[in-house]
Amino acid sequence: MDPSKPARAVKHVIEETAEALSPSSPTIPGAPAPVPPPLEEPTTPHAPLPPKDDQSAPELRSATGAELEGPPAARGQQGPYLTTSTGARLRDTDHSLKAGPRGPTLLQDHHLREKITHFDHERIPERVVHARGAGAHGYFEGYGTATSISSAGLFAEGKRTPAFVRFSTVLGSRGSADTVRDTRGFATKFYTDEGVWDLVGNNIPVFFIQDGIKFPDVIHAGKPHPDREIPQAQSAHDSFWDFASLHTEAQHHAIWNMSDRGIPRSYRMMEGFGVHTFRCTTETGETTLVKFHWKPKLGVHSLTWEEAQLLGGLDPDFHRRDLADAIESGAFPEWELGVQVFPDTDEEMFEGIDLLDPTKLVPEEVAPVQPIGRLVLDANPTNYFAETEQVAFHTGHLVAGIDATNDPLLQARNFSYLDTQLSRLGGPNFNQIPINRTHAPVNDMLRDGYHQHAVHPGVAPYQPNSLDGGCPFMAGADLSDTETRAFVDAAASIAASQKVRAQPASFDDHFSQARLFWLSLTAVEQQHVISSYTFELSKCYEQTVKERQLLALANIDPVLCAEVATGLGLPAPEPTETLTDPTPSPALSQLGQTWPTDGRIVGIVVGTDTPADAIEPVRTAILEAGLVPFLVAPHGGTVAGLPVQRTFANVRSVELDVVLLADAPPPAPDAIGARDEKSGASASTLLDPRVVLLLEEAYRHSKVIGAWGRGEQALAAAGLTAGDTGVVLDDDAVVTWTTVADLARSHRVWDRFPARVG
Ligand code: HDE
Repeated sequence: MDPSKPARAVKHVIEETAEALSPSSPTIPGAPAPVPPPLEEPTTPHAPLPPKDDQSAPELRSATGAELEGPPAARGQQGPYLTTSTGARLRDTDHSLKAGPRGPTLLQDHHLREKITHFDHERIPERVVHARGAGAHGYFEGYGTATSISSAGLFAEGKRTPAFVRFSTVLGSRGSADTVRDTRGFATKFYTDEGVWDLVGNNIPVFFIQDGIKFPDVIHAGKPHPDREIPQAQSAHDSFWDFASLHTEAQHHAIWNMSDRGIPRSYRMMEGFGVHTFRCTTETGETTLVKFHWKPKLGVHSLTWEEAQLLGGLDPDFHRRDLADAIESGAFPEWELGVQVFPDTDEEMFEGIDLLDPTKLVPEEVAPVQPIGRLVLDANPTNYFAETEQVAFHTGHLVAGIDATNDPLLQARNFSYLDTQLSRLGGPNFNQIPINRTHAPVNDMLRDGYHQHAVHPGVAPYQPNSLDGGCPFMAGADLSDTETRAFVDAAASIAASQKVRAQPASFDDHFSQARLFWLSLTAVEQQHVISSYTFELSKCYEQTVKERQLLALANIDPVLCAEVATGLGLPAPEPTETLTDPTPSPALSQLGQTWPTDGRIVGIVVGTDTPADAIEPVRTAILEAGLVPFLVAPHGGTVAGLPVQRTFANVRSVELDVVLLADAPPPAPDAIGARDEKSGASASTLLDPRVVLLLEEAYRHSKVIGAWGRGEQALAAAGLTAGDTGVVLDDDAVVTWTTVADLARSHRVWDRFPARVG
């Protein structure tokens, strides 16, 4: 091989291995390598394989924002041979340098020392909150509709701005499960022409506390108890409810957590909220108060609590996998960015709602969300650590046209996000890490520090100076000149005041909006809220904590309080505050519409000898509709020449959105009947017990089930019939699928189990 042409060698390997690809396998995402690996250990040197087609990396930029030329692989590894970190080629990395084959090992072994030392220091501190996350690359496209309220260039019509998003849970450690009941982070980095803008939001529009000074307290209460360090990644414990019942401002956020919003089906199916009110400014200096909203194209959907719990064990990476698989299979997640717009008055109130109180939302029916652009996530990161772990968001990363308000939570965040990166990323130069590099020219006077990547010329990093010719100069105040204009702090007026540790009286209302949320939910959603409060509080040991929280529930709603009290075996207390009578906001409910089903997983149960014509037409129709078909079979390999993605031994209903039955496979050789731990109570000798369990669970979780041909016998063996709600049977497989596909657009068969309350 000619080492000067490594690319040819790569191509050669790809062509060789491509032959081994089954024609249909590219449609099933998740394979680790860009091409299937050969059986034999590859020994012919060639350049590193390229990333997978779905993967991308941060744009090539210098540490100071300049565009760089180079192949996309320039950030990765180079050349065909193993080297040290300084590029010296190596011929053996398996044996340390010893005094004879039996040792001892020599201190002189620079390769051993470098390899072990680097390994010893591979870990960095995980985020103090939001440690568990998943990221993706994409772009934001402005609609032009926000140009009347903000001068920010990214809102211009048709303007495309590169973006990186990191979704997260809040409480769990970096290795914790994805599907726990928790708030989700939704943090977006926009690489705009005028600097980076970070919109660091959540999937819940309000927050636990009204003043940032309480943030360490609420997080200490939510994190595992400091003595035993349990429980992991959940609020179902005494200290969380102790805090929430003592700081009743937390009740509004907590009821969102207890609703289905706390257990999203997917990151792709979550709303996002900037939470705080921000201040937008125009080129002529006019200001407006806004709240930012992300609306998912696929609608807002959730898991059931049982699904979430099962997934915690069966697939703790469920949300991470879902996001990556969807992008890899071409079902690019998409959101619309919208704004609620309020006049910037001295009171900073709207319709009686204090816009600086982050525990309050403004109902969409009162202030409609107006679309201003869309976000598309179209590429997975190439390297988790380099991108998703090292990305550093900061509410203080603002661009001209968007500014902070005096929300006391936001004010503290503006300090915290900069501060936390110093210990997490090891120094003040974290914005020079590739994923954090701006796409705008950097000309700062920050110097030195750990891991400095920029090589600064000049002798006068101060201003004004004459030694560096006066550079850098102050930017212009002409806000209409996009080449020279500066970020201008909006000239918001501040009432003459005294220095006090206090908050406005309007912040004292802690229950009216929790009640608004409760009253806006449908009966089935309210039932879920009751169940989750009952579950969480039943996990508390201390009776007083439960009683105090019941008191808070009494101030939200008597039915909610009574139902939870019954579940806990405690008396329901009387409210201590006057219950308000808010107008429900239908926008707060998840139900009542139909949505696209792109990227949803459809399990097709087949037997060893199911004929191709009982599978292929539906499989093709599913793919054409943008969903992902999984063949679920008694064994791996292929059935009727089609690749099997799940076996009865490794499938579980919770990873499927829809279950289809193309056959009624009898117990496979590896099923141990009633003794099989997955068989469930109604193990059948007619149908594999794992399929029985699959159907029982899918039915219980209100999923659509469809059958054709011999699949009818499977329904019968599992005790289901075509008359059951959301169970579809037809002789024609494609007719079955068409009906199923339509039902799946409602996410679940909601009226399968009528709600008890409501
Ligand atoms: Fe955060 N938050 N936060 N937060 N937050 C962090 O920053 C903090 C708050 C949010 O994917 C930390 O880089 C304070 C509200 C997200 O990297 C830290 C307060 C909202 C993420 C921090 C809040 C958020 C964070 C931890 C109260 C929704 C993950 C590591 C004053 C609007 C970002 C880091 C990512 C992360 C502090 C409240 C969202 C410690 C002090 C409200 C999505 O700086």
